[in-house]
Amino acid sequence: MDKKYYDSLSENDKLRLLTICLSGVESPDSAMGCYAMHPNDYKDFKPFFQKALSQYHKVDLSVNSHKTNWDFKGAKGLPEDGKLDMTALGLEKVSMRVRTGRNLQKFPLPGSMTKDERIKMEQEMKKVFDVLIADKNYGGKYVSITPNHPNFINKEEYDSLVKQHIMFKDMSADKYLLAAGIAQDWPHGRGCYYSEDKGFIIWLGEEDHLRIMCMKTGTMLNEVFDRLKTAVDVVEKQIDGGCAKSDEYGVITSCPTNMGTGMRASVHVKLPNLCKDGTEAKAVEVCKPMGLSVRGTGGEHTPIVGGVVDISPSARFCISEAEIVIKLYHGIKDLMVKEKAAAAQ
Ligand code: ADP
Ligand code: DAR
Repeated sequence: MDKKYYDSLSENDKLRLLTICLSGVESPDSAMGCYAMHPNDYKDFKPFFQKALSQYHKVDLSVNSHKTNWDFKGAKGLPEDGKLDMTALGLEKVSMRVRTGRNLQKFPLPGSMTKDERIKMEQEMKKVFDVLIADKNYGGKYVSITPNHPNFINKEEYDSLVKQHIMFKDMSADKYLLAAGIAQDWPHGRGCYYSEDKGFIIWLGEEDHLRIMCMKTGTMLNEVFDRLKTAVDVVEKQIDGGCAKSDEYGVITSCPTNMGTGMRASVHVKLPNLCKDGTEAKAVEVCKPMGLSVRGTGGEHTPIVGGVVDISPSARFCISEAEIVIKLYHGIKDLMVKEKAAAAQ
């Protein structure tokens, strides 16, 4: 925090910036420690966010800029046959998921929405879900945890969908999201759309207004990525006022850690040797220098169970969508070599 910059702000902007930083003040162990409250925050507080983005993502923004690209054509590291095939890495079927975040330009970001705005946004998204329901590629249903919503589901169905990794966990249990106001008014204005085959999912009202994702147990990473690419185009076209984007920074997200692509591409893999002590310590030690994050299969801040870990590239910003997925593929390849080597240790 640059005190001189802070002192240069108006009283109102000082309050805005302190609100942006509240989660980091309350949890000094934060990896980032701030969340944007409005799509324009990245512009209005550029000196602050430019530094936060540069330092966290380790990019020099005086020479780098974010470029969106979902096209594998010409992407470095793509296998000759264009297939990101897990069996070529000696793996059988694995659980694959690619997600991205989107925020509606016309609403404040989740950290500063009122309860009425959360409910209004859910109502507005109905017409988007109706288009998806009518589309043979994405047909499914929207379920809501907003009390009295026509598609309201009870706790039993909610818990079952969370267990299937379709619905998101109770946000009010996340201290960071609580401090940032993102978990405010839980569970009002929250729900999820999922396709009949449960391979296409949209979270509504989580850390970003929308988390759009494709998930599949299989061997071809391309399948989830390609399905997500077309789905995002279908959804974005239906959003009144468009999704929040910056010419400089790409997709605008609540957390600066997701800025640019808003994309996390993950695979659940078994690492019995690296996790033989029952923790992720060794896996993290090996993955960090490879630019890979390790999570429990229950998601962020969940423990490793049975040596199965969620592996994903840490990079989201100043890297393209296509490069992230290729990075995941090569990361898994290199990780499998280290997993084998750990057997001998
Ligand atoms: P996000 O990926 O959206 O940042 P989390 O890491 O918390 O959030 O994961 C959200 C949910 O998605 C969790 O239920 C997690 O188990 C599930 N998930 C993430 N990656 C995979 C995967 N590759 N296969 C199956 N489920 C996954
Ligand atoms: N509590 C935030 C989380 C950062 C990354 N995870 C997100 N955005 N879900 C921190 O600053 O640690």
